[in-house]
Amino acid sequence: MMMRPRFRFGARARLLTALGVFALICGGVEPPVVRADPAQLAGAFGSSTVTTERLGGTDQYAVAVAISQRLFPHGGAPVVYLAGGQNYADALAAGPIAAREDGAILYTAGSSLTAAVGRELVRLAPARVEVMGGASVIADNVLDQVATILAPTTVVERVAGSDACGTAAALSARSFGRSAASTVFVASAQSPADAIAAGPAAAQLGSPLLLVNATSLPATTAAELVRLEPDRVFVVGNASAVSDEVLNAIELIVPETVRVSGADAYATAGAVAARFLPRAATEVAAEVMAGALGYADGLPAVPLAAARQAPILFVPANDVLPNPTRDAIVAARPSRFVIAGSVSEVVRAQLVGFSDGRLTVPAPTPAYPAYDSGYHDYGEMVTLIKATEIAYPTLVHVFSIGKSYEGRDIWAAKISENVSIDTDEPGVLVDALHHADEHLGVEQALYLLATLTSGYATDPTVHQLVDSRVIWIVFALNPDGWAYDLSGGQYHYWRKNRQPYGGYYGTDINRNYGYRWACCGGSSSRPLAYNFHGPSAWSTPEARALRDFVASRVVNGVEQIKTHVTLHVNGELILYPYGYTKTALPSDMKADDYAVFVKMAQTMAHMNGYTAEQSSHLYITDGDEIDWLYHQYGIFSFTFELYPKELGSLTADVYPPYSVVATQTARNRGALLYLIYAAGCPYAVIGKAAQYCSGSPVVTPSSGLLG
Ligand code: 3K0
Ligand code: ZN
Repeated sequence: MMMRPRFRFGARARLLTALGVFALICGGVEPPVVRADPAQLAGAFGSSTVTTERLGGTDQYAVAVAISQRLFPHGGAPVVYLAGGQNYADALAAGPIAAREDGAILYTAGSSLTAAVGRELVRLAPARVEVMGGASVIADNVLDQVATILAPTTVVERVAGSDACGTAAALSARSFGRSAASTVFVASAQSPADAIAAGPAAAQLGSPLLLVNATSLPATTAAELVRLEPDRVFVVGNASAVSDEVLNAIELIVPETVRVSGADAYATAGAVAARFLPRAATEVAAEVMAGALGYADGLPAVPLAAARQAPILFVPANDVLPNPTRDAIVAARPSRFVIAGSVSEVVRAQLVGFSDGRLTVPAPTPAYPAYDSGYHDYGEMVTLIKATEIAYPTLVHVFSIGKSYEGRDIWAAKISENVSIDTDEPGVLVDALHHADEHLGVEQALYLLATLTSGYATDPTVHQLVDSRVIWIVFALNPDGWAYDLSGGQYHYWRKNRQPYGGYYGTDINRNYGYRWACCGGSSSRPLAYNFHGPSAWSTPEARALRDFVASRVVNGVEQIKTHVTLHVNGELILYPYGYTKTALPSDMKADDYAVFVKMAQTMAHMNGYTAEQSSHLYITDGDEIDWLYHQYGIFSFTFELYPKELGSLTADVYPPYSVVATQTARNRGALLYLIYAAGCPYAVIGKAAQYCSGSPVVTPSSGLLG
């Protein structure tokens, strides 16, 4: 049965509206949502105060079904609003109306009803199905299919205007009598996130949501505003979402027109939350991905959020919460999150951590220029590694190995199974950012942390290595130089730390280590020089922090760290000691060690396509880290010079664009896992495990690990 739009006000709809207002005034009234399975809500990531509940699915269709099942665990929805899964602008206005009518929102493909959605409709057995939009959005045969699978008494009808704005106006006209709404919300049909964020606020105030275009007020919307005669209008969205001209045009109809907005969709959602739902105990977080459809998971969440009097905030597809979302959470400190769609574990940990106080807003640090904003700055890095610790508490422990010259923490993570227990498992050290402008190294270190944690449950090789090794990652040894390099919103090609000496700033930390310091022309005694070695070995607090950390891993006279890589940029090289001399096998290196270095470097180079060579082959370096680590402790220590190969352009060489980061960090996965594997007995790689490692736990390599 298919009918034209009808204008009906059922007694049930009026009653629910009244109940909604009652709940708002009285506060504390349990919203009409059943309790979740306690197992789902059990303290997320060990939080005693904050829980998360995920209503996920592989796509927006499945997410909508999951939300519907959460809202109506026993079926029996009075009404279902059906939105086009590929084009849901026509359904945006249905959010607050579905909430008002205690209904659900489901998605359908435009041309036919999928089996899963059909099953959910049958389970809900609604008295009414409202199909949002014209036949170009949802074809007539979908209405026929819906009518076929539901009871004959079901009203299946279409609500449609000539476009999304017209559909919103038609829905408003159907749902609200003349002057029935004192407040109206307006958002842009082209900014679905704003319209979705407006949904719970509109539901809270019993308001319709109308749509406009970014730069024009459609006649249908204007006419509906005239008909409704509201006291005030809230325009949700910034001036690029709804232009000032459109706002002014609305103001001519409704003088009290107020914009609620932020710099972007995240901030607008935060502004809506702060203004209309500031004391919510629950927040609904919906994922935002690139492209408008990424917001789709939020629309079916509107009735759920409204039932909890909760705002909807957006989270990104990447791994760090946008500042406006973070700030909205810190302001509200909700005790419960409902997550619509898929959200990574580290993002979920940030939702929880910022709410229960285990994460705090980092002090402002210089940020990357907008074109490279995907790179993690110092504050984002700290948030991410601490969130990873919250997400994987048995695998990750985050700590500082000391302070930089200017007093910043030099953050590190220990990764091992049962991380709180100090075992004698072979150790591996990975560090990054000796040189302040070699940003890709930090991303590589973060990539390794993500690989070892997110892969632990799913990847047998990662699982085996984390179970049998202790991996230490120092993410940024030179935070002061890093901050300086990013200062003022542009890159400064700054390499050294920021310790003043002789009237100039900065020592090259990778020339400040204590073996053969300043011996051989591989550094400069001039404080102005890019490779100034400092006034004495260990004059930099950063090199001392690294030194003292490595010394702290000596147990019963034996250094536990067996292999090491320091991450630099650039050249696509794998370098091994010594740097101070061109001699391949000087008297301070054992022949077997040399063989191990060569074999390991060549194996890793085979895996990542880099070139393996002795450090001094690039140029002589003295007082560098790998020479000291090998000489002092016999650690098989390497320098990775990351992407790209030498191009001869300083910008392209040192500052590869963010677009290459995912590929160029993933490229080193195998080599880094091999380095971790080899720590079990480095001499095994030259077939001398029996001679050097008898009694040591030589872990069998996983298939594929040896390249
Ligand atoms: O081990 C090494 O040879 C280090 C090479 C490193 C350096 O400290 O000079 N190259 S970089 O400065 O271009 N990253
Ligand atoms: Zn470097």
